[in-house]
Amino acid sequence: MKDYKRYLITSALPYANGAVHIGHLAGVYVPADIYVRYLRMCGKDVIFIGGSDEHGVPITIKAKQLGCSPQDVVDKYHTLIKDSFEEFGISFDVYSRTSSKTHHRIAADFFKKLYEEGKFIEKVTEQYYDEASKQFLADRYIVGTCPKCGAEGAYGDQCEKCGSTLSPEELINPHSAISGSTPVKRETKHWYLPLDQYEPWLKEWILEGHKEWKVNVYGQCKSWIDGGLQPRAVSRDLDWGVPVPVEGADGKVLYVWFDAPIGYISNTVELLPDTWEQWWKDEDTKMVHFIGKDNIVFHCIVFPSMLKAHGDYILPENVPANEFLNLEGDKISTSRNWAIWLHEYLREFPDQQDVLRYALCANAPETKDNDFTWKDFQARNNSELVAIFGNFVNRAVVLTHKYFNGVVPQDLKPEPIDAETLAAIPAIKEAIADNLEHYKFREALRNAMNLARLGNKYLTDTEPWKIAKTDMDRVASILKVSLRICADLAVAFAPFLPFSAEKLRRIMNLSSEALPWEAFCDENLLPSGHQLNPAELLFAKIEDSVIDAQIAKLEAIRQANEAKKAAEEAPQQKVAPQKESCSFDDFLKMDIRTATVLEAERVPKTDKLLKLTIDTGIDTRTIVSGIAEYYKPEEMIGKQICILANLEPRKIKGIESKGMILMAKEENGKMRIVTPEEKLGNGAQVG
Ligand code: B3M
Ligand code: ZN
Repeated sequence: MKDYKRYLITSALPYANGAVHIGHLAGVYVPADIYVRYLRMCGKDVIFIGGSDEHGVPITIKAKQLGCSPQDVVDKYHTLIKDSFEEFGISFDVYSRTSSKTHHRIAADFFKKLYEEGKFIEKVTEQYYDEASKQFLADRYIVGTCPKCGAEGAYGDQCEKCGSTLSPEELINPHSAISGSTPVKRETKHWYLPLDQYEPWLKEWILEGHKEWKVNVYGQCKSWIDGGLQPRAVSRDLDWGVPVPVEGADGKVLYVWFDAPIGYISNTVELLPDTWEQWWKDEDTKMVHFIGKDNIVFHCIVFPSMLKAHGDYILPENVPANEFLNLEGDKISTSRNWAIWLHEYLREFPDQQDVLRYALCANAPETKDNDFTWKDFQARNNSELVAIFGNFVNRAVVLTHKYFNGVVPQDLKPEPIDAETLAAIPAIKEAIADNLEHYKFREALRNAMNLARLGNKYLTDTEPWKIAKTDMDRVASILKVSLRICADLAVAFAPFLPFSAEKLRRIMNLSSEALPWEAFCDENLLPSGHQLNPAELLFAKIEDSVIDAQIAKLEAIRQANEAKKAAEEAPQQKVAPQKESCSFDDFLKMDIRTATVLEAERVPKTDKLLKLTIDTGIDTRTIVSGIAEYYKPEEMIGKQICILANLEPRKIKGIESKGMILMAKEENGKMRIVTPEEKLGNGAQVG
């Protein structure tokens, strides 16, 4: 690969309105971290930029839901996200946030420069305005009936019931989600980046100049460009974000997708206040954005056009976006809680970060959407990490302790199989490096595991334990070769499994820091006479019960979602309006109790009345009740019911009725008795 002076690696800034899950890790952060760790091992000058995206409408919506301020929301999730990444070993050089002062300044300056140089167009358009809450409404804040499927509660940008993309104008009976009032159209001015003007340049830069980009990325760019680009608004009427730094723009902020990518610049400024410009303005920097496929247009078309318009900055050299990871056959969804949350995994699988890193990388959605299953996770751990990698290392180290007191032996009696085995390693090293340099992380990981396979097979083929009594010289040679492979594994796996590689270096008594990539295949790394530390297991088997518990947890979520969906889809029944409020004392006056029906008969010459003899626990009495349309007399006998015991006695059809049976009645007329969930004694007070 072309040698650059510096490597500026960014990974998408997650919205700080929720926790991060395995989809984030697999799609963006694990590959970015592997790449960065590899570059560092190669001795490159590299910085890895991360941070939280703390602006945008979803954050204001979350704040409303929780009844707190947007700042409270982002404070909470920024910390949660940052901690999760740290624990997974995502080795950012900086993890900052777009609500920081530095970012507000840098983003405002960026806008101002483009504004002053006339790079924007200004447009006045009509947008929905909520007169009750005195604000313009983002599409998400307008709800109404879906024109496509008739569902209530569709949003101004999308109906979640049928999945249609909508515009607020299409909604039937639109109303504000904030005040409930019907919004009116009002004129508002915004600034637009005229992407159409950048089309010829984008064609040249991407379609001609970056044919090497991943097929999914190139394809998406091509279809956007071929479809014709339109000017895009870069401001919004909202009170959360970076204020538009132009006079008279009160109540307007930069659109979140305008300010968020500038966050990469701001976070570099925070990391390197004195030298950041070298990283952003010198053609000798290679910039790579790691993102998910839903962010492609912003990173390949919008942000580069912004950078081009600005003029001072370099452009990304590559944007190796990934597809999506599904979970047990379904799309990961925050609103449906269909995810494996990183903070929960860390709690439930302590010290097993590398297992998830391995499973996610081995199954990374690099070229198409992929599915995470707990069974696959278990198999990756038990039959690859434990049975191949861990098993090989453990056998080699334990045998060295057994026969040579843990000292790396001399190569005393080599045979052809030793040379053949060692000769296979440089090709593996090359393959890993080549795949990593081309963002093929799955394949690179497979190559690394092949090295462990090679070692495992070598030990199985040579069986040193069988010749220990007869040919110690040969045992020495076999272990020498095996330990060399162990040391190579400590280098090979360091980008992928940083925790296990560190453990392996400790077992091998090597540096506590990651070794340089050059140490791979270096025969001097582990000289004869080098003392090993005691053996430790690198990985532990994961039992079926652990996996079954995780599957059951997901099943419970699936069932809860189905129940919720069924409830939403149930025909809406009309309900009577709430009555006037009554005092607590009024309520206490009512003596409601459990009772049991002893006898029941129709009241002659009526359709609706039953005469019931009731055991109230206090006495046996008669109640006349209008339930004959709903219950036959024989159905009532033996039923436990609730009664209002102290209702003034009344004569109904000449019969004295003492009390009233409590019934639940739907507006459409259907009635059912109210009964305790479990049979109680008669006379138990209800209240
Ligand atoms: N926050 C979207 C996302 O989390 C957005 C990425 C910004 S990257 C500059 O998918
Ligand atoms: Zn719909």
